[in-house]
Amino acid sequence: MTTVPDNVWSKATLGLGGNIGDPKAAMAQALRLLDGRDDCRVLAVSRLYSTPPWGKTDQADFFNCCALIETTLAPEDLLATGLSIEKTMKRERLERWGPRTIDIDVLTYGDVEKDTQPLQLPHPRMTERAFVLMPLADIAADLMIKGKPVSSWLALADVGGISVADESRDWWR
Ligand code: PH2
Ligand code: MG
Ligand code: MG
Repeated sequence: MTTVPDNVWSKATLGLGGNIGDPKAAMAQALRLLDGRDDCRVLAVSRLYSTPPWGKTDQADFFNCCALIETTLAPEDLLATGLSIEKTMKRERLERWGPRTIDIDVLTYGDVEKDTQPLQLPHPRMTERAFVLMPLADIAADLMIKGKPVSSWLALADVGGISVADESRDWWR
C-alpha cells in the first residue's frame, strides 16, 4: 500500500474506454461520478476518440478518452474507486448491453513508479497503445513516462484508424 498523507492532492491520469452500448454516455457518467466525489476533482478531459480494437481485434471499435484528475486518494484507493464505478455501471447496464461497457485504468499517479500488484504504475502497456497516448497527449503531452514525454511515445505509436469522435473538451459534462 502506497501511503499518501491525508488532504494532500496528487495529480493522476486515467484512461477510459468502452465498446458496448453507449460508451460515450458511460464514460461521461463515470467522469461526473468521479468529479462529484469530495476526494477527486477532474481537471481536464481529452477529446473523445474512436479507436480500432487493440489486442483482441474481432470486436467493435472502442471509444477512448483520458482524464487528468487531482485526488487525495492513495493510488490503490483510486484504483478501487475506479473499479467500483465500473461495477456500478456494468451492473446498471448488464441486462441491456452486456458486461464491457466501461473500463477505467489508472495510468499515472504523480511520479509513483511501482511494479507490484494490484496496481502497476505507470500502466505497463500505456506507452505502446495509441488509444491511450493520443487522448493523453491532449491533456498531458509533456508528462514524463519512463524517461520520455507522452508526445514522444505518441510519435512512436501506430495511430492508424484512430479518429476524433467529439472535439469538445466538455463532452462529458
Ligand atoms: N481496451 C482493452 C483492449 N483493447 N482497444 C482499444 N482500442 N481501446 C481500449 O480501451 C481497449 C482496447 C482492454 O482494456
Ligand atoms: Mg484497459
Ligand atoms: Mg481495466
